[in-house]
Formats: sequence, structure tokens, C-alpha cells
Amino acid sequence: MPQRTPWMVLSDEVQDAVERHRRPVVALESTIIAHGLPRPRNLRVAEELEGIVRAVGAVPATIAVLDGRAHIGLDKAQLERIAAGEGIRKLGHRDLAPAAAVGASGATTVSGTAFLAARAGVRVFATGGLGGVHREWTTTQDESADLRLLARTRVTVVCAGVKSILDVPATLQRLETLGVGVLGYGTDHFPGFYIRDSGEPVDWTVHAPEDVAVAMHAQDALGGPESALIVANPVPEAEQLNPDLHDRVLAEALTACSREGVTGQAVTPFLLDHLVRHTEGASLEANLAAVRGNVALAARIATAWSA
Ligand code: PSU
Ligand code: MN
Repeated sequence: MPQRTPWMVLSDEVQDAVERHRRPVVALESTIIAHGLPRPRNLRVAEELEGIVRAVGAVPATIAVLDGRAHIGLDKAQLERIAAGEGIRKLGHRDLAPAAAVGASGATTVSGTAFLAARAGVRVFATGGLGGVHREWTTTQDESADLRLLARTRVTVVCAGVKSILDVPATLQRLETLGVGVLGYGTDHFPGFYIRDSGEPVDWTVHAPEDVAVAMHAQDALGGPESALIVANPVPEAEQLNPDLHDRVLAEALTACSREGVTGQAVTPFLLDHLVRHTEGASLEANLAAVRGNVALAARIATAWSA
């Protein structure tokens, strides 16, 4: 049963679906909407993603914090507030309690969204890319809280890998150390977000939503640590960024980043913006194609899981 508190509000539709087990539910991350996509297109994308979930017969639960309270499922006006971005912070799971204290509003990252989805009784979650280990980790110790949260939260996350601006092999190594299972969906290679193949192998390949549901049931039946399951779903081949263009522009972006002395939280937005501008928007289209594919697959997994 979902653990409702004054700080966590389920929309009527989501609450009904979760409590009665009548309809599958898919949690959707909001950071991608507020901080990952250009306005005003981000609002149309947010609505489109909810529509993709509904088209499969599942209930979308976009998750965000408004005025200190976590919302699982947003209405139109709430979604518009998140997309407008005014005073909308970026909230990981550790930020939820402080946000409640000061009545802050924010979009939730993978860690914040997965944490809230699990508390609300929503098992399946779709996003674009996970946070991970940053390339300059040895000096900055910058590893996203996403990874450790997923090591102790029972959700199934559908993603297109991690953005290539991160250290992909190191991120996969951390997931192994943390004991988080990774399934390649129709692939034996970890996806590279904008491109189908990061060049890194994955140990397990599945081919159908039902296979993922079996893995989820096995996780529960076997017991043990309440870890997540990652479903790594590559962007469709026709919609991927040209891999040569990707490699060249990423190398230029990384050089520009260190030349201009960009550090800390500013690094990711800098690199992503550089990619969008220097691929004439093609990286944005590949990003959107990956997210759409993940949301559709998550809806099918949630349906197989609730069957
Ligand atoms: N990966 C992306 N784009 C993003 C994010 C991840 O390709 O916008 C967001 C997600 O919300 C992810 C968060 O959970 O960034 C990780 O941020 P941090 O590294 O600060 O934990
Ligand atoms: Mn970080």
C-alpha cells in the first residue's frame, strides 16, 4: 500500500490505479522537463509523454515537488508550472525533506523520482538517461546520487543508458559494485543515449516486456536488498545521432568545457547545450526519440507487470 503522508500527494487517478491494482502506472521524471529541454517545447513533450503512456492503456504519474509537497501525478496546471521553470529547482532524494521545510518547488531527478515512486507504490519508471560517474571523478568525487539510491530502491527504470558526457565504463562498474541489475533490451550492448551503442557490453539481454516482468517477480521472490532493475533501451537506429558526428562534437564540447573553466553543476548544462548547438539540434531530436521509446516500453512493462 502506498505510504501517504502530508508531504506526498497522489493524484486521484494514480491513487485509484495503485490501490486497486486495476491499471498499470508509469512514473515519469520531471527534471528532464524543467531542466533538460528548451521551453516552450518542453511542455509539449511532457504532455506527449503522458499521452504515450495512456495510448498503451497505463496511467502516467509525472513526479515533482510543488510548494514543498511531493506530487505523484500532475494535473495540467501543475505540469505547466514545472515546464515554465520559474523557481523550479532540481531535487534529488536528499533534497525532498529540505524542500518540504521551506515550501520549495522543484523537478525531481532520477534519485528523487525513484524514491517517491517506490513510496507511492509505483514500480515502473521511465526517464531519458541516468546520472552516473563523471569523467573528472578522481578530482571532484562527482558521482550522481542516482546510483546509490537505485542500489536500495525497488523500482524498474527504463533508460537509454547514461549520457556520453559521463564516464560510461566507470558508471557500469559502479552499478556492478552496488549490485544493481542491468538488462539490455534487444541489445547486448549498453546504449549510448544519443546513439544505440556506447561500446560497452551488458551481461543480460531480454526481448519482451514480459521478460522484464519475470525478472521483477524473481527479484521479489528471491528477496535480498531492495535494489532496482535497469532496463537499458537503445534509441531506434533511424533516430540515433550520427555516431561520427556524436564523437567529434562531444570531444569539442569537452575541450571547450575545460578551456572555459566550467566546473561543478554547470558542466552538464554546458556540454548538453554545446551538443545541441553544434549538431544543429540533431542531438535534441535523438534525445527526444530515446525518451519517447523509453516511455512506451515502460508502459508495456508496467502492463505486463500488472497482468
Ligand atoms: N542524464 C541526462 N540528462 C539529465 C539528467 C541525467 O542525460 O538531465 C538528470 C536526471 O534527472 C538525473 C540527474 O537524475 O540529471 C542527475 O543529476 P546529478 O548528476 O546532479 O545527480
Ligand atoms: Mn553530481
